[in-house]
Amino acid sequence: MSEVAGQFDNDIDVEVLVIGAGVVGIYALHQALDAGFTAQTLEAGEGVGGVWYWNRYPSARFDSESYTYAYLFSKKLFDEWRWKEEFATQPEIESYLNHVVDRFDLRRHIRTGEKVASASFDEAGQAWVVRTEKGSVVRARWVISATGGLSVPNYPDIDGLGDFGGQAYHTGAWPHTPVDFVGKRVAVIGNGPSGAQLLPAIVDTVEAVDLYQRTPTWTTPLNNAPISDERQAWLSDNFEDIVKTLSASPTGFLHEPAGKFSSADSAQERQAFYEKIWKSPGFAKLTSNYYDLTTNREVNLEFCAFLANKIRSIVKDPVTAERLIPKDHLFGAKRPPFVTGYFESFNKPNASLISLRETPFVRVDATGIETTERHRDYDIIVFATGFDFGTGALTRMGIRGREDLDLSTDWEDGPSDFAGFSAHLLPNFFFPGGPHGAGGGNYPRYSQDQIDWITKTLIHARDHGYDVFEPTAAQQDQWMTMIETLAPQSIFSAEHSHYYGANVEGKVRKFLLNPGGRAKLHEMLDEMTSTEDFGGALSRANETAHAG
Ligand code: NA7
Repeated sequence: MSEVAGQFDNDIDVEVLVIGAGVVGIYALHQALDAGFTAQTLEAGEGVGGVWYWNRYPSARFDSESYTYAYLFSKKLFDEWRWKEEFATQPEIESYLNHVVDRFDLRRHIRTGEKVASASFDEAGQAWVVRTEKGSVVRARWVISATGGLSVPNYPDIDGLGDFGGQAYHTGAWPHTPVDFVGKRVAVIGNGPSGAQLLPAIVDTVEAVDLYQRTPTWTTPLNNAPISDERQAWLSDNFEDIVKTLSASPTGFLHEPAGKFSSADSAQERQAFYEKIWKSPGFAKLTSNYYDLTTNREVNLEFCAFLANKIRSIVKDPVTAERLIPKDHLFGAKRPPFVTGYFESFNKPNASLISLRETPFVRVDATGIETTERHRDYDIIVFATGFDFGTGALTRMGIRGREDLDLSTDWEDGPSDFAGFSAHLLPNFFFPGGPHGAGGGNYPRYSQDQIDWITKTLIHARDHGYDVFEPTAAQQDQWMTMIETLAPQSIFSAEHSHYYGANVEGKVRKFLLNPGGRAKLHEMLDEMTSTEDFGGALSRANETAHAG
């Protein structure tokens, strides 16, 4: 416990309460304990892993390279965990996260099956009072809500959804007992990364599968590969350099940049370059592409034309091929899926594509789905319809801050925050992985930055006798001005994407990423930490209580 925290210490159960035991929450707990704080985690699931606990649908996997997504705080951990593939599957990822929890003796600090129902700031006691649905109550000095940006499943608003008499599953809340697809008639709604991963995994098992597509995606091959002994040795030998690169990279990947603008190549050379890019792993299609891919519309259109021809060359039925080609956004404007065998699935006789743009939903009933074209019977409907991105978990957790701030109503017109993990009137409450947190790269690298900064702030507060961290209104305004000014320049500019909240019925359309990326994040955090009291964000509980 802090020696300088003052009169309120006796009232708390724990100094740091982490909510959520996913990738970010596990790291936050580890760092808090490592820094000598008393710490505890409440986790809604019956196990740890967060998205990698809930998204257990067939073929769920990373599309960031396994070792760049994993933790980097321990070389021993990095060396002793052998990832089987460049892009690991969900069971392997879940095992890894369990291994980390046991390896660092974190499990005794984690209470699973404890979904938080409310979190209120007790101004008199300067503590957070967190209650769970089971009735547990924890008083904590600091709360780190690592509840994830993609953790609340989004369901489409179709008439009669509840009437379906067959089996219905959301990819983000998949059952623990395996779903038997053998010989079943299946509808998959949604063709984002989850739907595009699932389709090839079940197409050979089911009797028939229809994929309901609203917006075509620029899906490209993942180009996965096993990790050989040589590759593993290289990773281990180059750990320090890898950490350096991943920490400095704006996107958090190891991919080699192209090193050139498109104008450096002739038309013929550009086609050869795009072939090379097509064969590159995962996000390298964005990060190793021409520098001006995302800034020069003509270059992007040329790459899109190359991709469209690839789709036409893979998909045998020309009508289906044309339906699968995006017409309304450039490559990268919407988060592209990187998947093995997606387009190839539509060549199987039992797989069909249904374009919701041409034939929208009419209703769901007991036996299946009706579109404006006709009714189709199903045994299973899979909702691969994404999540209430960025704000979903935080606005459902009953968070009440200072001056009776109710986060769910305060954020109705879009979230206001500082640095994507804190907010004015929410003293001592951090939400890494929340809105404006990630810049659109490899998530764990962004959230590692956030947790490292939060942990350093807690240590600094302890060492200098501060009890309260709360960004000032001016600091928050400055951050939000940066978000609003730079949002139009973000490559993820398609306004109908979940990065604008557009996939959730009735949600206000506001940009939910950090368009300034890691560079702006660090610049503004450095500005804050240039004074001992972080420009007024740090204060002492006694002062705050008296002032209040
Ligand atoms: P995404 O990427 O949000 O994709 C959801 C998909 O579901 C997408 O194709 C949506 O179409 C579709 N969708 C959503 N609502 C509807 C309705 N009402 N009707 C029809 N289709 C709908 O979620 P994923 O789970 O695939 O991936 C989430 C993240 O996981 C991803 O960002 C990566 O970080 C990994 P739309 O494009 O909105 O027209």
